[in-house]
Amino acid sequence: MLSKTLQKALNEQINREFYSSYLYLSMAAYSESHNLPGFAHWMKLQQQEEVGHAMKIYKYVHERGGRVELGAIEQPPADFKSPTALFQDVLNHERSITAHINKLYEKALKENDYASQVMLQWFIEEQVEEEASASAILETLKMAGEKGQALIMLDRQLARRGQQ
Ligand code: OFO
Repeated sequence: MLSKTLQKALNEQINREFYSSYLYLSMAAYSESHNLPGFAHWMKLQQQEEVGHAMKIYKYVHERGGRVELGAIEQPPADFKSPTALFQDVLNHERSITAHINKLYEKALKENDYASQVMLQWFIEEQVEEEASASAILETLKMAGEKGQALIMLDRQLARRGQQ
């Protein structure tokens, strides 16, 4: 059985994962409206992954005899200053999610809740990947710039996400 404290914290994380999903959908919409279909494709896949993260915790809470309670999802920003700013925001967001996952893990450690520690280890590894991929794209944008050929090439590369 999950403790009430951990159950509350996991419910909050479900909300954050759904917010992430909503944020990436908003980033996809921004990309579509700026003629960056590859960026939009990348964001839409990310959006689906985030729903998967939320549902993983949802399933886990029930498996442990807990109760899922869904809260309101905050409105995400609709505008981003530039493609580089967009990926800077992705990286910043993922860093904040990592910090929350780490706090959850600390709670599970404190409570000697071994099952939650194992479940959260999956998220700890996932966050390493999330930050690494955002950071790699951000670095490319910083190096190549946002104009002309370089941006078109990157857009084509992002369009292949999920196919490699
Ligand atoms: Fe769920 O990892 Fe991104 O936010």
